[in-house]
Amino acid sequence: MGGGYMTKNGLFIVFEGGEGSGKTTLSKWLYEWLSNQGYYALWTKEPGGDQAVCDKIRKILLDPAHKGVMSPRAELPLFEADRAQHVDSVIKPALSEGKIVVCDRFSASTFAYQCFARKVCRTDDFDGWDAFATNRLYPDLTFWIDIDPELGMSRNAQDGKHDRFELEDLEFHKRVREGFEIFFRDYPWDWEKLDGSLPLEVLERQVIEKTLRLIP
Ligand code: Z5A
Repeated sequence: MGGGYMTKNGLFIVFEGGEGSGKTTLSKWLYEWLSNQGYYALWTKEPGGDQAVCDKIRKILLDPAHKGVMSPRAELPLFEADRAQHVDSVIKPALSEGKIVVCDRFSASTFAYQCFARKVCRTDDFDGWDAFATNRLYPDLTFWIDIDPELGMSRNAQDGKHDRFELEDLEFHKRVREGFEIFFRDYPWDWEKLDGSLPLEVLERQVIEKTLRLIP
């Protein structure tokens, strides 16, 4: 590969937040900005980060027909299986090539949605499952895009399509927000909280500024 920049050991940057917070928009924007600057970067997401296995797990997890049918306890192992596959087949190989991996959702989502909002697992269950799935791979930086769930839900209501999580009510999404607060308070990961209600151009500048501090 010629013509671009690799980092020495790769960089792992994650975007987290509630529904409609703007994670996908901002993470894709960062990936494109890095690529335009000449960095070898990769954009990926959870659930559904590879075609062979994760895509299939994603379909099971998000299928609206599974609302009220899928056992809440089945969700946690499925999200963690998706993560284990994603780490092994996509994230780790890209990092070992020196790429900057930009990922839409990772472990904090499981804590916020499954442990905290669904209340299906205790923190020590999450710790065990997640450490197994990630093989203790931690992000170098996580952007936590915080948003009032009413605003986030109103942004996503506009396309008329709803996956199983988007069918949950406002109370659920408020618990998710609280779950993120507790995760970032209690886990010693490097993170930056951004206000998802700000205009995109402002958020883009904040993301670039923080990201550039990490790039040698
Ligand atoms: N989930 C889980 O339960 N446990 C886990 O461990 C993991 C996931 C990994 C995946 O859904 C679902 O799985 C997710 C949590 C659960 N469900 N929920 N809710 P997904 O992958 O299909 O989607 P998502 O990750 O939830 O993303 P999203 O809700 O679709 O939206 P978003 O990525 O946060 O936002 P966006 O698509 O970038 O923006 C939404 C709209 O707002 C769009 O029209 C933008 O142009 C607009 N937007 C974005 N930012 C702004 C600003 N700043 N101003 C104005 N307008 C904006």
